[in-house]
Amino acid sequence: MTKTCLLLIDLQNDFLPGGALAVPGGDQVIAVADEMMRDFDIVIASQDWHPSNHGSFVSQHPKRKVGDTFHWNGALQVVWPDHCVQGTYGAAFPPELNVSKISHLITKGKDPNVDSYSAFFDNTKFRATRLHALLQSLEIDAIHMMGLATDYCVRATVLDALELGYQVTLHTKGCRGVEIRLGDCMKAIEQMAHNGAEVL
Ligand code: VGL
Ligand code: ZN
Repeated sequence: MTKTCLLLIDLQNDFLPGGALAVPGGDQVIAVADEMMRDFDIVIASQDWHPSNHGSFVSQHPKRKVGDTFHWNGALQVVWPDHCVQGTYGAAFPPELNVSKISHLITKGKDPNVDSYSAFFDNTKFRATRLHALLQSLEIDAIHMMGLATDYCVRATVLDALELGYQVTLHTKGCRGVEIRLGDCMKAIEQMAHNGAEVL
């Protein structure tokens, strides 16, 4: 018997229209999450949870602008607007999200010196969050996923989950992307499907 959970990725005010790192249409997925949560006993939510001096923030780069890339920890890093600062309104769940259905929280991106798109590992794969251990302790082998943003945190979390051996179902109706370059979301979805995710 497979045991499943719903994993909600980064449904936070800063990723909704009006937020610091607004994802186009991000507000439209909150109702999708509320509806999907009814079908799951276990709902896990990740939160991007940065210190105010996080190294991905444009405020830390006087000579760079949002969307620039730079080499950081051996990988290409995008300069983001300051977003999802721990304890702020921008980092909180939107008021429309039925948080009473969320059974477990995973925060990520807390180390100022490395970014963490995936809810499993930081971008260097040096440190893990509690997520894999949590899923193992709950004996979960299949993850249904949705959230923000398709081309960053959703993509990274899906790829890590597949690599860790989980069965992954991606609900695209509950996903929206940043789409810095046109086609980024489609490319991300193709890659997730190619690596073994079931894409709905
Ligand atoms: C995200 C960029 C920076 C995301 C988080 O949740 O997709 N994207 N931090
Ligand atoms: Zn972030």
